[in-house]
Amino acid sequence: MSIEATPVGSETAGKPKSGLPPLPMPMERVFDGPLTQEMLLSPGKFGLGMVPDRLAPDATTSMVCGFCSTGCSLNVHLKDGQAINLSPEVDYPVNTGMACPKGWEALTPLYSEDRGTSPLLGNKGNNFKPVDWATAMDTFCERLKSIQAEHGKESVAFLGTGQMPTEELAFLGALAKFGMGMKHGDGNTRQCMATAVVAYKQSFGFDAPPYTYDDFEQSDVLVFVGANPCIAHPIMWQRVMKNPHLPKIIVIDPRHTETAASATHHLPIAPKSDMSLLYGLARILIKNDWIDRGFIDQSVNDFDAFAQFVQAFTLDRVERDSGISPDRQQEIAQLIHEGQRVSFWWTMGVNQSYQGTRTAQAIINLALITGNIGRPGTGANSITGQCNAMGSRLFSNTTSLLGGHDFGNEQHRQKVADILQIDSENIPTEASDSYDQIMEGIDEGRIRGLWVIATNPAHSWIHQERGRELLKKLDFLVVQDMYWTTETAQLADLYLPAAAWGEKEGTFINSERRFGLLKKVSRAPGRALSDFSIFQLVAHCWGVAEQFAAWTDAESVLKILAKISEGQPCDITGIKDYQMLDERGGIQWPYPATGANDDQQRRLFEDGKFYHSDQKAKLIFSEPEDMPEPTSEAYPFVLMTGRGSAAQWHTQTRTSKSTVLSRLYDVDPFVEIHPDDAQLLGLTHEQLVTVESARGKMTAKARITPTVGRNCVFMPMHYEDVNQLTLGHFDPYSRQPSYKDCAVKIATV
Ligand SMILES: Nc1nc2c(c(=O)[nH]1)N[C@H]1C(S)=C(S)[C@@H](COP(=O)(O)OP(=O)(O)OC[C@H]3O[C@@H](n4cnc5c(=O)[nH]c(N)nc54)[C@H](O)[C@@H]3O)O[C@H]1N2
Ligand SMILES: Nc1nc2c(c(=O)[nH]1)N[C@H]1C(S)=C(S)[C@@H](COP(=O)(O)OP(=O)(O)OC[C@H]3O[C@@H](n4cnc5c(=O)[nH]c(N)nc54)[C@H](O)[C@@H]3O)O[C@H]1N2
Ligand code: SF4
Ligand SMILES: [Mo]
Repeated sequence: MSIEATPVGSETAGKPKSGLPPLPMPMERVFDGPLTQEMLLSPGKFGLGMVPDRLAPDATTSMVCGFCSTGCSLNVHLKDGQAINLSPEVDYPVNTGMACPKGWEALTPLYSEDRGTSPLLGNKGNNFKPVDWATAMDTFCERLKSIQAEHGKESVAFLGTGQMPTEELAFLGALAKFGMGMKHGDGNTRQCMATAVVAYKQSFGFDAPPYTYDDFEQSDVLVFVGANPCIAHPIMWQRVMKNPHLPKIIVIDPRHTETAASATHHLPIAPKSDMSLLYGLARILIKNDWIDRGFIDQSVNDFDAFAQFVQAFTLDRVERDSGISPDRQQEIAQLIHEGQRVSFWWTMGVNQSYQGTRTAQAIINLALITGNIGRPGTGANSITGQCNAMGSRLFSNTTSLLGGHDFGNEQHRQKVADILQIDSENIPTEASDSYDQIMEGIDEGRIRGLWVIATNPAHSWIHQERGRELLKKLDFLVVQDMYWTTETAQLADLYLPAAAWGEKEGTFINSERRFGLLKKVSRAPGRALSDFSIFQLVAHCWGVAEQFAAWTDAESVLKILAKISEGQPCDITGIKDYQMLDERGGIQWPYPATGANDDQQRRLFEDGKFYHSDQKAKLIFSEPEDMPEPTSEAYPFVLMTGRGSAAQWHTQTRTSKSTVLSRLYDVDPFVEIHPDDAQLLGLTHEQLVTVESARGKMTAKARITPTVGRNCVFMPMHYEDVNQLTLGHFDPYSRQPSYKDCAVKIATV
């Protein structure tokens, strides 16, 4: 890739040919050249990070963190209008004065040399030239409209994120689908939460994680399945550590993770054998009548069929499948039985699986048959990943129509159309294709233009070589990111520079359904604009600005979304404005205008009523399946991938900018391998090896450790090459990629 060294000074001062209004870009454009070292050191002097309108120059203000879904509140301290430092907020119900290393370092990624300060026009990442917004918008509209004219409106799609505020997600989804005529748009939440969404919808009737973080402290038995909160959700884990009930902590994970090391019980199961184990536990509980018959009769369907089904999961079979001994199975079932308040938690070890939905439901089933739901310290609880994965699930207009509505339901379409004052004909009658279907659509020529916002698929998508090939095949790729250097931006034809967390307003919804506020404490560099402003520009240039006339700023959009949410399980009509969120320490949904209780910690299903029409939950189950790519003589190890350290975030566009954080992890890729396997291969610790699958090959340092079992290896996802190895396979119900199982071989270099 190359970027021309010419300064960005040649912008036409007159009226751009698109008739672009003088908003909001000239207001925000505070300097014209690329960032220099001097600017980085004293950004205030150059007008970067100037005082945001709502704050005094020396204010301290609190806002939620922009990394993980915990949603900690951070105090940002301004001096002379410049955000100079931050510290965790003590009086916030989520983090109560704590933050993990990423939170402490959250301002650093804003001041980085590779921030995009101008739109760039290029050719598949080559010959990028800085251009003004008018040219960028003209090109955007001309190219995408001509693709639509030639190949149909559906030939242009978008890929969004769980890392933008709810208001921006909703704007993108509404603009793309109701304004620009797109049908297909998905997001990185497909890589992450789609399984939990489908599992909840099928089991409970709505995508509704029932818990509140207080449950971490109220349980006497906590079961973590495929979750490593010590690394991925450190402040949630701190809440577990504050539990005063000396809880039993059971961790089900093939690896002896940091979390497993702190648990009272670790079950090192064979990869992808969770369903067998969980059904086996259900069988023991039912056989001993360690179940809540009253709750089942009142609130649960299909119990008899489930009881019959789990008969096959005998102690012996479960031991064969999972490697967990009969005694250990009995012990765990007994602990669940004896617990007064048992909570079940799961994350990517469950969701990212070719049988993720049914695995998640096997967990939900245990909570349902033991009546561990709707009471303090209980629940079948999916922990989300990104800061606004929950916002994306409900308001991104991708898999469900705004506010958890259904694209296929005429009344829902009419309701949304009426509130938005648009023609209901503008609303597609089906949900979008899923991420993988959009990618395959490129190969089939169905998708020819793609707009990628706040996600980095060229690194994070499964089976990377194929993914990149497809992105290169597009007629036109637009990438909108805070950095112009991401692996995906390097493939773009047009790059749009985006403001980041801290440079704009909005709300994130955390794992416990809490809306938290995000504030503008710094000004985006150069010509970078908030995603919200970019969507406004697109609406204008596309010719649909009138349709979005009421979408003037983020707060006005939250009010529109509140109206749309009326009567839904996620009703937030009681949230009046941002000030209310600020004063209350965030607000969990539901929060209807009338009848909401004002407790700071609220959980769902306290009345034993679920969202299906008969108000009962469903027990859903099916036969476990074999791993699609089993190990073989040629590829004898199962490769698991996941989070490597509390200091690394995904594709590392942000966390790699911090020297403090980069001291907390290994900057070079490594592969964890069991000492016995290492011995067989004749490896020494830290020796360079190749890791190879049927799809690709990379080098890494061998880290010899008993934290992985025999015939299994683990690599963090943060290193660019890791997804060269992964196998493109998906859960059939959620279409979530199965990132944690493929066969590899290890060899010395
Ligand atoms: N520091 C940091 N924190 C993060 C993130 C980050 O990038 N960095 N990302 C955030 C996001 S978006 C997400 S989604 C979350 C993810 O949070 P987690 O899901 O907790 O993290 P992972 O490491 O992906 O996977 C969890 C565990 O699943 C295990 N596992 C693999 N296969 C199986 C299996 O078959 N069965 C079982 N039971 N377990 C299995 C792995 O060994 C791993 O320890 O983290 C969030 N927090
Ligand atoms: N092998 C393997 N692969 C995985 C996983 C795994 O466990 N194993 N986990 C998967 C999961 S759970 C997830 S969530 C995905 C994450 O995958 P990605 O979403 O691709 O990862 P990020 O690095 O978070 O990418 C976010 C991008 O948004 C940009 N950005 C940040 N803030 C803003 C903003 O406000 N506006 C704009 N426009 N851009 C912004 C960042 O610079 C970055 O380029 O990875 C998935 N991939
Ligand atoms: S735990 Fe998550 S939300 Fe809290 S400070 Fe760390 S990254 Fe931010
Ligand atoms: Mo995620």
